[in-house]
Amino acid sequence: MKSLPYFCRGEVIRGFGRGSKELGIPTANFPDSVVDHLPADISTGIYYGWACVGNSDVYKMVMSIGWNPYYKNTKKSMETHVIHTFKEDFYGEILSVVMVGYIRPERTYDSLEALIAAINSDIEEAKVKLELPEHLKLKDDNFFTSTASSSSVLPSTTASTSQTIMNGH
Ligand code: ADP
Ligand code: RBF
Ligand code: MG
Repeated sequence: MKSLPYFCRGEVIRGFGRGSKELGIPTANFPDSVVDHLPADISTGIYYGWACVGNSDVYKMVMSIGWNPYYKNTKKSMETHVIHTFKEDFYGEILSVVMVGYIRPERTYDSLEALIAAINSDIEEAKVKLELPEHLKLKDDNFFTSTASSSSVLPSTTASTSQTIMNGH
């Protein structure tokens, strides 16, 4: 995928309210503006990378992009599970992510337990892969320390220009 690593940020919005949190796997959902900006070669599926909330530390993350076939969603979503335990919810905050690698396509499962097991195995894979030096260096990228990540969302024109620069394509 030529667009990886792919940098983006956006406000955390309310998702499907299905209580993925109760399953132990909360996912911070991006708004349509971020989903609609994805380059064409970023296919639906499961990705891993780095994430920070506001100006927090940078943590490992896994992300699901697509229609959640297990739930047969009609709306494409882009949801990030940050591999860190937060004290509080962070709806309305700016989530910054860099997607560095692809794990697998989305699929449906015979049971909720099987879906949860698959997600937990994605998390384990992400933890290991992100220790590779080529991925570790992205954790320290200026993208996560620039003032933009701690301020409000950029106006759309500025955001799309800086996204082009960030992703270098
Ligand atoms: P929703 O359907 O609104 O996305 P979820 O059950 O998926 O609800 O929970 C997501 C919310 O949980 C996030 O928007 C965020 O505020 C909070 N949250 C707490 N810890 C995490 C985490 N480690 N990763 C992602 N979101 C988290
Ligand atoms: N949903 C699916 O329907 N199929 C999947 O294969 C799938 N894989 C996921 C992998 C990860 C790492 C994450 C964080 C989510 C995944 N989901 C998948 C999305 C899950 O169904 C969704 O987060 C909840 O439905 C809450 O919106
Ligand atoms: Mg969610």
